[in-house]
Order: sequence, then C-alpha cells, then structure tokens
Amino acid sequence: MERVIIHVDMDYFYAAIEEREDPSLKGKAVVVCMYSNRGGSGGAVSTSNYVAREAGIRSAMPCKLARSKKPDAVFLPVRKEFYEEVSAKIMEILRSNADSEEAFEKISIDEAFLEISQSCSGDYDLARDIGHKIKEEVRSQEEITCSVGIGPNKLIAKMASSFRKPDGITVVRPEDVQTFLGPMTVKKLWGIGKVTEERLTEMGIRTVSELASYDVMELISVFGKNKGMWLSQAAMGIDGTAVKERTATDQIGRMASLEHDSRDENMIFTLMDELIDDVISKVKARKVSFRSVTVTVIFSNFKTSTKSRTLGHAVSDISILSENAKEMMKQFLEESTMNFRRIGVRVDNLQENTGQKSLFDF
Ligand code: DCP
Ligand code: MG
Ligand code: MG
Repeated sequence: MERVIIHVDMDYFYAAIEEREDPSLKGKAVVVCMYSNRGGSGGAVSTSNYVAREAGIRSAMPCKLARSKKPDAVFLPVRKEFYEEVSAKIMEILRSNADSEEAFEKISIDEAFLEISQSCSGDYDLARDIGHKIKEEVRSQEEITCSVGIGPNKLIAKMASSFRKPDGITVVRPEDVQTFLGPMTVKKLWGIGKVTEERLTEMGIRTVSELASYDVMELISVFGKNKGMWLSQAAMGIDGTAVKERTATDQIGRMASLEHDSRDENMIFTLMDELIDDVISKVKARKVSFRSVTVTVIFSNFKTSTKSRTLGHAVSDISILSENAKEMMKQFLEESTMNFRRIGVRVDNLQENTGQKSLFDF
C-alpha cells in the first residue's frame, strides 16, 4: 500500500494560546517574548500572531525592534510550562488519529507527523477527510487552529503544512509532487540550511527543479556522499524515512487506549498491569531506577489529566510502581465522572543502577 503521511503544525502557537486564555486579545497584535534574564528590554520574540506579523514582526527578532514596529502591540512573557501542557493534550489528539500508537512522531512543541496509510487505505480523499477531522478536534477541544499537510512522505507532508497557513490544509498526491516542489526556491526544501542554500546559489541552482535535474555526482563532489545524495533525492520529493517516535531518554512510559471509552475498573486495571509490565521490562533492560511515577488519563472528551508522585528512593521494583500508579488511578476514578479513553504510566527521574542493590530490591 502507498504511504500517506500527515504533518500538523499549530498556528502562531504560543500567541494563539494567550489569545485563547484572554479573549480580549483577539484582533490585537500579540507578541510573545522571551525576555533575557538580565531584565530590561532585552530578549527576542518567540512568536507573534498574524496581526503582529502584518507589521513585520517575526520570531527571533529583538523585542525592542518589535516594539518599535508596533508600539500598540500587546507584549507578553513566554509561559513555556503552560504551553507544554497544552501541547501534550494536542499531541494526544493527533496521536489518536494515527494508524497506531507507534505511527506518530512529535517533532516540536507544536508539530507532529502521523502515518495514516492504513486508516485511509492509501486514498487521498479519505486522507483529506482525516485532515479536516483532526483540525476540527483540535479546534473544538483546545480552541487552537492548525495547518495540515498531507503527502506520500514526511518531507512532502511537512512542506505541505506550511504551504497554506493559518488554518490551511494542503494535499499533495504522489503524481503532484513535482508540480508542488519544482518551482520552490531551494531554501524552502525542509532540511536545507543557510550555508547549503548559499553554496547552491553559487552553483547557479535556485529552484528545487533545478536541483532535481542537477548531476548527482557533481552534488556529491561538492557536498560529500550523504549530503549530495540527500539533496538530489529531496529535490525529487523522495524521502523514505519512517514516522517513528523518538524515545525520550529521561523517562520511560507507555500509553494505550481502552478497548472502548469506559470507567470499568477491571478493564482499566487490567490494561494498567500490561503497561506497568512493559515499563518495568524497559527499566530492567536499561538498568535504571526511577524516583517518580506519573499516571495520565485522557478522558472521552480528550481532556488530559496527570498525577505524579516522587518516591523517597530510586527503585526499579514492579510492586512499588504498581502500588503507586494504581493508587493514583483510584483517585482519578473517585474524582471524575467521565469515561476514560486512554491511560498511561510513566516513570522518570531515572538513575543508572550502580550495581549495588537498594533495600527495596530485596
Ligand atoms: N518558537 C520560539 N522561537 C522561535 C521559533 C518558535 O520560541 N525562534 C516557539 C514559539 C512558537 C512555537 O515555537 O509559537 C512553534 O513554532 P512555529 O515555527 O511553528 O511558529 P508558530 O506556531 O508560532 O507560527 P506558525 O503559524 O507560522 O506555525
Ligand atoms: Mg506553528
Ligand atoms: Mg512548528
């Protein structure tokens, strides 16, 4: 079956969250700034909404310069932890639309790839429907708009999502890849940096189609084997890399959906046992201990909630994980009335085992 990949990127993400939290900001220019810790007027723009962009304000620009371009804009400080929480909820919505748990790859705080080859059976009309469904879910659950790109691989999907922004959807079928990419300037090709762009310009290569028809051996002689090959393939719209979650190194966790949305304790605790077994076998394989346990519940309305506990000692013991995780899950059941959709168990604060067993291991 042909691969179909979706890339989703939130629109003016930090500023969109601030607008959502304070509706009086709507229609105004909003600039979210990362102020330097020296205080004063230093610092750079993290992002701005589209009203501010019309005034020429851009990410990474000094906040001072942004202020001079639009003195009546609202300047707000970055609230990274809060944006991370919103991001986690959005990522769960996105993940739930992928072919499987594993067919998902978050690539930054506001964007991810999902493979949907199976759910759309390779049909691009169905893929577009899934794209619209995702946009609607993100809008209704989190009041944020996003832009969606759909294509036969990650490279094309990523470039498609930025083609129409904000609130866009762009579908590039395999037969349209050349038409889509060809006229773009090489710097638009995902993965090409400033240095490469300049080198290509010196070689007289301006557009992606010029790069695609350039002799690959020449490219290799200039850029080396890997990069030269990659440039040539990317320009032809070829990208064989898989959608695959990057494993976090500082935590070990597993999530899974219940068979159907439910509050049935039997079903929930049975699934928890599976997740706990899995987490512990990874803990053992990596020869680490953990000092905190987190349980996540995603409710049937996609609202996400987590509880964490920090333990007195680092342990790698299944009974301690199980006891703590299940107590937290019981609290979730007591505090809520809604059905559960997905649950997760995670350990973090990892420490390498030194070889000496702690008391808890006996
Ligand atoms: N970000 C940042 N500093 C940068 C670029 C981005 O702090 N130089 C943060 C703020 C953005 C978030 O990352 O909101 C996501 O980055 P994007 O590049 O996706 O930009 P936006 O989502 O803000 O806007 P767009 O609508 O163009 O995607
Ligand atoms: Mg974005
Ligand atoms: Mg982004």
